[in-house]
Amino acid sequence: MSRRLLLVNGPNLNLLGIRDPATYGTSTLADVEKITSDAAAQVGFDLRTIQSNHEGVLIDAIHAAREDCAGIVINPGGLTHTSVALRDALTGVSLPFAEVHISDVNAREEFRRFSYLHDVAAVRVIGEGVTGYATAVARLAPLIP
Ligand code: CA2
Repeated sequence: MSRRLLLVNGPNLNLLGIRDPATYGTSTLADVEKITSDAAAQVGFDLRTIQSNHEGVLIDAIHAAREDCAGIVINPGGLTHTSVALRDALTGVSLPFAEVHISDVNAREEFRRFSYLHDVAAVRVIGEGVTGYATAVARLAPLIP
């Protein structure tokens, strides 16, 4: 069994640390990838990362993870609330995955309360800021044989 995780960040998360610090904080995407990579290393995993603003690119990366990853940590961005296709990709590869949201989606607009992943994610971490990515790794790793 591979000791690698895939970190997926969806649309607009490349803007982390550049726009809207009141909602998402001041850490950048590079900081998020380092936090997640360090957390993965602590539990014996290495990390592949992808961020894309294109749904199909994310789906292709999830499909590829079937070959050599043991689990997925994903912040799907706005696709959380819209994408059956992303849900189908994640369930299709049969890898355990953690859904992460930096902000507290339950305390914002009504449309952010629904997630297409809510009932299929092995782990959900919501509203812990960017340290939520480390929490997600720590909670996901014990679920991987
Ligand atoms: O809280 C989260 O992590 C979200 O997944 C972020 C998504 C949002 O659509 C979800 O409802 C909650 C948005 C990602 C966009 O990130 C930005 C970061 C900085 C500036 C602008 C957008």
